[in-house]
Amino acid sequence: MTISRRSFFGGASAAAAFFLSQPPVFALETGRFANPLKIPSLLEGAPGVDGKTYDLNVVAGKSEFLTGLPTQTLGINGPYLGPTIRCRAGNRVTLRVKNTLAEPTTLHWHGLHLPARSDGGPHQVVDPGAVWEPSFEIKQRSSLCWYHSHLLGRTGDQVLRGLAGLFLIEDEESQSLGLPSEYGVDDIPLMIQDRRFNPDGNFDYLSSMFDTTMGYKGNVILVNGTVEPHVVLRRQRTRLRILNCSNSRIYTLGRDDGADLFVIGADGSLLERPVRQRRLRLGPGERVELLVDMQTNGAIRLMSYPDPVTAGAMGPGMMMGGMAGNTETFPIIELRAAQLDTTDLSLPERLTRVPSWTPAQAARTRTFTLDMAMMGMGMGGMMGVGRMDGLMGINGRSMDKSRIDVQVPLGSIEIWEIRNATLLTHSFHIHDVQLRVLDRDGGPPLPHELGLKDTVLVDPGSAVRVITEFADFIDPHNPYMYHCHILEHEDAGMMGQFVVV
Ligand SMILES: [Cu+2]
Repeated sequence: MTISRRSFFGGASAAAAFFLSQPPVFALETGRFANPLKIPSLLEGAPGVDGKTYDLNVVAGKSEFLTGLPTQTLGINGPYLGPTIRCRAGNRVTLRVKNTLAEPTTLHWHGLHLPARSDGGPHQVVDPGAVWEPSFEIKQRSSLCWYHSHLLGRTGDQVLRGLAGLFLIEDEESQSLGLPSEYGVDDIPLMIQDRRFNPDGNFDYLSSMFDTTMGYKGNVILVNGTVEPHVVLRRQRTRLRILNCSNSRIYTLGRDDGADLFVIGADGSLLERPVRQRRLRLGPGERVELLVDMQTNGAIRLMSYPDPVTAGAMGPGMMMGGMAGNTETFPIIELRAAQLDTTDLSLPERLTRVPSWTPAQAARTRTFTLDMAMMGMGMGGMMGVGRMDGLMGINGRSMDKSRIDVQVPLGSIEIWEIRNATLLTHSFHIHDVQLRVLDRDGGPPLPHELGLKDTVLVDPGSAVRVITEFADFIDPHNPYMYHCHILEHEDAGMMGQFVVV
């Protein structure tokens, strides 16, 4: 059953029918994409004695995603989501986080290389009314990072309600390449999320067991908090900076005209050179930078297509994958071109040099096996066995804030091998570092992974090896996290802690 945009916005009875019909329908498939894309405001920081200070007030608010039906939301400096923090490599930043909510929260700087006490993970709780003011130097290159709540056991709930924003790092090298870089004009951020709504307008969350086990899936797509968005482009070439900040959904991005995506950036850096991909899977927490060339008065849609891994899986994996719900085809946003400024579309063949490390440099390999109590069984051998204690975990243990799982010597280069003993795909994130993907089941990384990364998809039965260096910040007392970025899995315990000693 497909529901038109008109009936979706067409009054209470149509709305009630829509709510009764959920989930597996994408309500907006036949829509007109009438809403202009909201662009998060830029926060450049106030100059101070020591670098720049950014004021971030965590607030409760109301947002109108569905016409006439307000939703209670959370945001930073606004009712839903937060401003885009922009800073320069080498500068010092102070982030003044004030929690005006009636509940505790945290803000974690996802992708940032920084001291553990400044990380904003589950140990840096900001109580109601309190101010938390981490300060650190930006010791990494141009990239699209982000920030979000990381409250222990409640990350999914707080991110769902709106506690997320972008964290843009610029440097001289990236600005010398002639890439589109006018924020909101030819350098457009896209924060992609899926949501379900209750008849009262509020987000529907954890109302089904599937939310907890398979991960939350919504049936309405938001981009920067905009339902059914379009953006009017005025330059021939546009850079899209895409963040999957959905709780759980994996998007398989592609253009509806079948043309290739032109990929220039990964989570933590530009790629060495641009690559073309027809489809590109983006898991929760991952980012990708694309270039899109438009013709005057042209229009294309950025789509999500069925997840090839889920759709191609056989046996119980297909059943589980099907229930995980990454199987639909739907549009995300419409890109419309007006009269276009003609621009020089040449691009350097080489964008940057991406740091890397060889296995020979690694001091050791550590293995992290992702497991789930209900789904680990029946896949023995190298995949490990089912869990006995908690719902979800890593190496047989669920997250325990008082237990340090791993001690990494300062400056050591390590290979971390992530194995997936479950029947679902997971999105594995390591705090503090930017890593390189060494291999996937012995094969090469995917083309869009040929840059620095901090989050990687790991499919059922797969093993992904990553390599990185744990540099600069020693602290035996404050741990960093590593975890699944499917937020319901993280909240159910698929998370561990490491310290750098
Ligand atoms: Cu997971």
